[in-house]
Amino acid sequence: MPTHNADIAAIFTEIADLLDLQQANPFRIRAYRNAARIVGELGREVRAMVERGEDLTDLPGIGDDLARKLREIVDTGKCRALDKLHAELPPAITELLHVPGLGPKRVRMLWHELDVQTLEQLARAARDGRIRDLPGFGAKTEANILQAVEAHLSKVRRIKLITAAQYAESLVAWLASASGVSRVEVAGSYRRCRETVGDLDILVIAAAGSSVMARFIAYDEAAEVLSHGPTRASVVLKCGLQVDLRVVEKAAYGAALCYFTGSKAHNIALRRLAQEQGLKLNEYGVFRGRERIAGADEESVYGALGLPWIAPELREDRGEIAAARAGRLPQLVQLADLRGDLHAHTTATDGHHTLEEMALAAKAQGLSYLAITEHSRRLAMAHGLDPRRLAEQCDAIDRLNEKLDGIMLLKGIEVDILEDGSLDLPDASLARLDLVIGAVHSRFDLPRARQTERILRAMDNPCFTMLAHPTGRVIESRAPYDVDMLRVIRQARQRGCFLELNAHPERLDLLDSHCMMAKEEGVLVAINSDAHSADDFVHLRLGIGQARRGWLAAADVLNARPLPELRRLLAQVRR
Ligand code: DGT
Ligand code: CA
Ligand code: CA
Repeated sequence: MPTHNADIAAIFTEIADLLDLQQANPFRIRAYRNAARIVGELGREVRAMVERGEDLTDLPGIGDDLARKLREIVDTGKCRALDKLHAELPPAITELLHVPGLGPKRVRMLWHELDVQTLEQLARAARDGRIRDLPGFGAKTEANILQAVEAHLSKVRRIKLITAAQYAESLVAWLASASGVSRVEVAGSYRRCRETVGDLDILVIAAAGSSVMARFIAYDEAAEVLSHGPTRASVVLKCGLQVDLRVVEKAAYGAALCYFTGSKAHNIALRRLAQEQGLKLNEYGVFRGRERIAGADEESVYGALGLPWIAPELREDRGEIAAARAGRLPQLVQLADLRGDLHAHTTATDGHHTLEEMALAAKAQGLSYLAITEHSRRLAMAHGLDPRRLAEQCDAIDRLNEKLDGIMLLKGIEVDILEDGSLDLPDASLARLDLVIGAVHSRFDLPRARQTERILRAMDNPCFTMLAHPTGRVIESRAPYDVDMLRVIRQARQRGCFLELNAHPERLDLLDSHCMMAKEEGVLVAINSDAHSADDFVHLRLGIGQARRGWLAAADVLNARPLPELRRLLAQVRR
């Protein structure tokens, strides 16, 4: 049973949650949480590292004990430490921790006082008015809990793109090795690079008599077969992700790929366009009367409708068909267009690798410059830099640049934007830097007008270069803060500064719609990894996917510029 990083991360998270409920040593709990995050975001599979006999303690945050557990999970799919905790605590109790407003302390109280062990029991207790009398709860809290748990129970579960990729890639490899298979591709929202996917839609071209269907049903990660016929089947994987498989003939492959890539809105708009031309479009092809005039590849399908091929990331019915008709589709940015990365951390704050290790990793990724942008002092948890330590790092970067070849380090900072819009370091410290990235890391709860003013004021600082992760959201876990993004973008244009598209798998922020806005207003976007380790540069491809969804071309991307031009642009921002 192959174990993916997401499975390992889920096991470690559950251990941490259960230990939390047992009031175990906080350091132990934090070690599991860190390990879960690191493994969950790692750009390569831990399983492959184990198979190659690599030293797992090289991974940040992984010591001997956790390395042993990683090997155990990879080898057996299980972890005895978790089994032991399951024997001591109710099986579904960690679900309660995921209800907003409920921490370990409250969950323990609900469990001990009211015997609440599941979400359903929690909702019932709230409806019956039994929670309000518990110490520290009250009627208002009870109402909030009920609302939160109902929202939680009705929410459709979507999974992050990076996690979906782990499951998709090994399933594709498994299907591709079936007899008679000539092509396997994941369509749907996955191919459109949406930040989360609801399920996977896989398309296969297979010769008659191929074993691909049998192989799909027999996949050892499949937990349940929902339906199963000669050309279509659906299964649910053990991780809970549904997969729909379609086997199609070669002559219809392009039409099927187009149909199952969607989006539904794009499909409907295309079909309408076909009808206007007296044609019929469906998943088998483009037809004039009974004659199929296109279908083998997507180019032929779009071509038959008088359109150039449209990149999957654009297929959301947001003007792409009109743009295609008018010959105005953007030449979308590609990973290879990136010349550098403008946001990274090192061991000086909460990163896991040194300046030199980060520089070499960026170079290995094909980049020619890398900005080091540590946290500022306000972020004490991350060991943020004060003016003295920032100056020391600048000196270290100067020394290292003399010896580095083929990669240039730039001096930067990810400075906290304080509640009043001032920056967390004095201008004198910031003035020495090549770039100053401002970020909101606190008071996410400010009302829209104040949050917007706060950010506009920060951008007004003469040293300010770029706004990091502009909405602050964390995918599927923290809502964006309330901010008037159009005003922020317009201010950026007036001020001549830039916005970041943070490529971290849990952020992907700017959102696609904001990228479109920035492009419209003429504000350049930087696609940054926010790397905290040498492995993190691989995340840039996720940022590229999001940028493409936002219609960005290389010309719209700040770090697609070669270093001399970048330097000129950075210098211009300075007042
Ligand atoms: P997801 O799975 O929620 O992340 O989103 P999708 O876009 O992958 O949606 P899914 O899996 O329900 O269906 C895959 C594609 O199949 C979808 O993007 C377009 C196509 N499709 C599904 N249902 C319909 C429909 O009722 N009409 C049309 N025209 N296309 C559909
Ligand atoms: Ca889907
Ligand atoms: Ca589907």
